[in-house]
Amino acid sequence: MTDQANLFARFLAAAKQAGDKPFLVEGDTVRLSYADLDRETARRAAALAGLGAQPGDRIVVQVDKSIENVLLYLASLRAGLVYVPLNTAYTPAELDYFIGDAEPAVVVCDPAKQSAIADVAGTAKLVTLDAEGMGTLTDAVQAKDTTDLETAHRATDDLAAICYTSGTTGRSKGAMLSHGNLASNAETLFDIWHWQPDDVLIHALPIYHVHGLFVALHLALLGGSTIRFHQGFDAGAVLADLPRSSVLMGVPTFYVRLAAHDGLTRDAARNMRLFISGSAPLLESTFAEFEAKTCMRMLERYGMTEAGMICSNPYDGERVPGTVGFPLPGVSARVADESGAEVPRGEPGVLEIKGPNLFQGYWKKPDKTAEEMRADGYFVTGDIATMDADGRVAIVGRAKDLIIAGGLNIYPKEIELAIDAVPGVGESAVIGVPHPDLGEAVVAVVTRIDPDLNEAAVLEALGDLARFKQPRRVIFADALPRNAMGKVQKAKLREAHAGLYSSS
Ligand code: MCA
Ligand code: AMP
Repeated sequence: MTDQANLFARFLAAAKQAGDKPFLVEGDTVRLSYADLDRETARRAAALAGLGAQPGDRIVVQVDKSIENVLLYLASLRAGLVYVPLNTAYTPAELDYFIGDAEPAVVVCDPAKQSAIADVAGTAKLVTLDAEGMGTLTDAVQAKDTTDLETAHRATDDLAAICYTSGTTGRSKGAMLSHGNLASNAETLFDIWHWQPDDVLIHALPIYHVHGLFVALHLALLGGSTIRFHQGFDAGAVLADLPRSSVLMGVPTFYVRLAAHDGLTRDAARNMRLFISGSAPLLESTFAEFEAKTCMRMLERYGMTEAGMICSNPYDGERVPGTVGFPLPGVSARVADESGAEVPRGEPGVLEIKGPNLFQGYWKKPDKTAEEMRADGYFVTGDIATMDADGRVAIVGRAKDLIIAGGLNIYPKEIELAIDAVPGVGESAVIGVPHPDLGEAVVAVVTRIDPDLNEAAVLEALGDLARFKQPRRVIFADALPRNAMGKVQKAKLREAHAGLYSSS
């Protein structure tokens, strides 16, 4: 077994080194120690095999964040399964698509959703897991007492996960991430962020996206480090954990809320080594406010589902607000024009990247993969960036029509299609407007055929969309502004409604 590339094998080796050190801690309670990791993941991997899942099979998971959920992810890796995490906000109608596309052997859902999901689970084995870690999956695990189970053998390019990411035109696409992709990214970050085995990470992100599932969990696991585990983000609870922690990873909304809290002081952050922000643009004002209160400069990094982390401000060098720092070691990045030719330094263009972190393509969609790849292997991110003479990157806009609210991506096209189907609607344009808490808020500008149609009726008709995607406001207009080509001018709409949530 010399070429074992299963990421879990690395975690297991680190766990053996860590001995009986706490792995997952909630409040004052150690919920799992590194000494337990081998046995507990072995039992769950054996239970998954007992459900008929074979290496290479997909396992679709839509459950609340819990210790059991972490173990389920690790057991899936151990068993050689391809882990497919789904946002808990997705509705059964949305799940229907994901399950149909992923063709999983096993689906794990909350018991409360079991009957709705049974209708769309197809031939997959459906098991349940609740927020307390109970359900039919746990029953199956309790029947297993395997202490000795070999980690499934995986090659570097074998898939570890498929993470769905929405598209600007069609349905969501599953980004295929291999064991090699995930391992290389984790090892690079471990290195450049000077990860220490005695780091204590506050984990308050969801574990259905790259940030919380891979970046946060993997670094702690590689280091055999302790995680202070939070089921969700609550500023007071995170502040209470700060004095006994050293690293926090969060989306900008975390930092906006922390900065607004009286409890954020230099003293509260005295043991913190690193505040990392990513997934959405961090406002320079948030960076400054945080520095004024803690005397610490946050570290902003940039990434995407298809490539994990791509750029990071330096650990030792200057952390410049409004920039995302430099491409990670091993990652090549260029700022290019529409033809893929590099633009002069300092000028904006689309960021293109290549490296060992870059995904294996979109699941069952080679044409979509090809659309976003250059002939020389660079991936077109759809983010507009500048790169200065030293290679420092700033994300200055988006070529893709995308809204990011509280670190969650929302593709306007999907919402527009749903609104256009509402009786009485003429047409719609969905935009993101500045929001002090979420960064951007979803707003729909709608023309109506039925003059009696009102905001509440439109919103009520959008129940099949996850709540976070639903517009916070519906604004009626006589017509949508269009350019000479007939394309809706969203920039004009964004400008017109920019003040909707600003206090000034
Ligand atoms: C919750 N709501 C939202 C969002 N979250 N609406 C818009 N955008 C959101 N992000 C809605 C709920 O449906 C609810 O609506 C109301 O807001 C309050 O819900 P609640 O659960 O109380 O909200 P919260 O707990 O305060 O959550 C906000 C949050 C959370 C902490 C910002 O969304 C979060 O943890 N976001 C992180 C997402 C993330 O991990 N992104 C990384 C993606 P109502 O009351 O009307 O029912 S990975 C990525 O982007 C790349 C790879 C990268 O670079 O990292
Ligand atoms: P996702 O599809 O969830 O992986 O989201 C990836 C997108 O989030 C990127 O393409 C960027 O548009 C955005 N993003 C991530 N990190 C940053 C950042 N630090 N600054 C600006 N945008 C970011």
